[in-house]
Amino acid sequence: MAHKIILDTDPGIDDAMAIFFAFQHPDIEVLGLTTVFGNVPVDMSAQNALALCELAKVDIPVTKGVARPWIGAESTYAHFVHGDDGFGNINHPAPKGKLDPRSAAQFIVDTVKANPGEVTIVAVGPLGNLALALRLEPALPKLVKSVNIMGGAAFVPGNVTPVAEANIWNDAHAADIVFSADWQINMFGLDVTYDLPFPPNFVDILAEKNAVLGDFVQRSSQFYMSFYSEGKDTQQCYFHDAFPLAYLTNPELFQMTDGNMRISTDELNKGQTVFAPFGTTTSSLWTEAKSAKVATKVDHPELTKLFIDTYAL
Ligand SMILES: [Ca+2]
Repeated sequence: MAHKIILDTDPGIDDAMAIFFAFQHPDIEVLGLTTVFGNVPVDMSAQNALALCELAKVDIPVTKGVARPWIGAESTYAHFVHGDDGFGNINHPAPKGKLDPRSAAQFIVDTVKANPGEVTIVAVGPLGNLALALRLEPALPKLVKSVNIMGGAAFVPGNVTPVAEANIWNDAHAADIVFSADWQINMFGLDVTYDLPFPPNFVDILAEKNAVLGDFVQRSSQFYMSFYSEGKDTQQCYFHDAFPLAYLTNPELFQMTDGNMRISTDELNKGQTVFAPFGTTTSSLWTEAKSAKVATKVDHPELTKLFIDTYAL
């Protein structure tokens, strides 16, 4: 049976690559896209998500979610990574369709209640929509199958500050709420997503295998690759957001470490995912914290093959 998912996203170039992977994979059923501020403002994020659905000819609800962090000022965005349009400045046409009128959080609650125990929430942006859904429906954790998150950095440096990864840093208080809820969290952070770049010709192969979706990823990724390749000898590319989706269909590619997780919300360490593998601390600040599974190793060649094979379907 296909994995039913809600994909919470802020497209975003690696988001686009991940969304198309989910659409292409026969064992993943995307029930809807929920959008959040992050790489770009939420209005752009929502319109971009609609545009990706239209390009892929996938007719599912797309909802708009939270526009700013749980606490504090409006975020700064990552246009320097994803371009002014979130798609690497490729002038992709605006979508024709309409958003589902519900908020992202309400859509998550409604959809999970309609499919109790069956839905995995795959979150590849800041976590405000999930935090808000938990406030709307406190029983949500009992009804969700699991939550697969792209975010955090357990044993490696951050990418926004020395300790924080962008998605968690962007809404640390929301992340704290989400990681403190009583559900199964599988975290795919920089430990695996930033471990190895994809080969420079990876996006060319995607385009060769899939003339519409692969082509879009290839064109939109040029700006993104320039960002990641600055000061490097070869083109570098990372597709962070597809990792938690690959875990759904191919968990054997990942080594997961079990432990207790806390999210820092203080100014200096904002967004740090402070992880204690089981048995490594006696501090009740961690032993009494909620547990999470953290991806600490991935079979990169097999993962690369999985993405290429799935785009080729
Ligand atoms: Ca993202």
